[in-house]
Amino acid sequence: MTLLDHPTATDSTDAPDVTVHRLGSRIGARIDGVRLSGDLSPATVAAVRAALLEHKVVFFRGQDHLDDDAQIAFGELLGPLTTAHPTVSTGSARVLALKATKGMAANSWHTDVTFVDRIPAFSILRGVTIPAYGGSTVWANTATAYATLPPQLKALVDDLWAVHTNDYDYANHYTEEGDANTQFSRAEFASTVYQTEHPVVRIHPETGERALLLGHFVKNFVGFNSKESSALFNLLQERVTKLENTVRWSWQEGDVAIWDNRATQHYAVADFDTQVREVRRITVQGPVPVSIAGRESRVVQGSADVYNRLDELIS
Ligand SMILES: O=C(O)CCC(=O)C(=O)O
Ligand SMILES: [Fe+2]
Repeated sequence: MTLLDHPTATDSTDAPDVTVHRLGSRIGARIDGVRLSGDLSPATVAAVRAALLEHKVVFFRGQDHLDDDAQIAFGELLGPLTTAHPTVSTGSARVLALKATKGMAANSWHTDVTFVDRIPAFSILRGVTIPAYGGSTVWANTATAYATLPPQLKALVDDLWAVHTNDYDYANHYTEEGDANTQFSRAEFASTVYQTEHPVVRIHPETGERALLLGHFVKNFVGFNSKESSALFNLLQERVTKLENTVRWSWQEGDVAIWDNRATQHYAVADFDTQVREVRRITVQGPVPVSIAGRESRVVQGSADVYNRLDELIS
């Protein structure tokens, strides 16, 4: 299907009880009729995965029965999980707890963990404690962002590479007030420094789509100084984050959001004052990105083999 060729609001799937309700023309769908668990049928998993690949982020209401173990068991149906995070520990081997009055990643557009080579394929986020107001999350479609670029901009980015790092310029992204409310410090976040060169346009490994790979871990573009990088970054990010390219979700407790981390960026909105907000995330392993010309991302610093549990393959 082409970008604008979606005449119906509701798609039926091959799994009898699963319905997919579109939330916008470019991104987002709510899936009804699924009780997430590790026991889902292959047909249901296939329907969820197909909706995820098409709509980039999917939402489920009423999944209050899930605990960490059940979230993990469901996540493994989409692929092997990463560890919780390359540097941050919140007390679980697989689950990253984001409990805050202002989340660590709040108020900043990003794709998860792009500072390593094998960027997670999917992130699965469960709403555990949701404030009475505020605390929504916004996702943007980085495939449609690329597809709708003018040809001259496509020509510029098609062979452009960016350096991503977890030791980036935090001052541009976070306020001091925000830091005080996170569960982990900047020091812990950058306790091991990772740097990876990624293509700005990656070929999606499952859909074949071209998608922009940017977000707040970008430090600079290869061959550009920081001032030039900043101007170009802002130009491209503005394309990604145009409102018509996004979907916003107002959380309820028991909601689950799953996004294709190879075709999206997201932004947690810190507008909930000092109320408690807790969401818990697991991530499914993804492959090393590949450019249009077929070149793979290149590690500059830091091995994320443990994060991707490659160490467990070595006997
Ligand atoms: O708190 C949220 O809604 C999202 C936080 C985030 O960036 C993530 O879970 O990856
Ligand atoms: Fe995130």
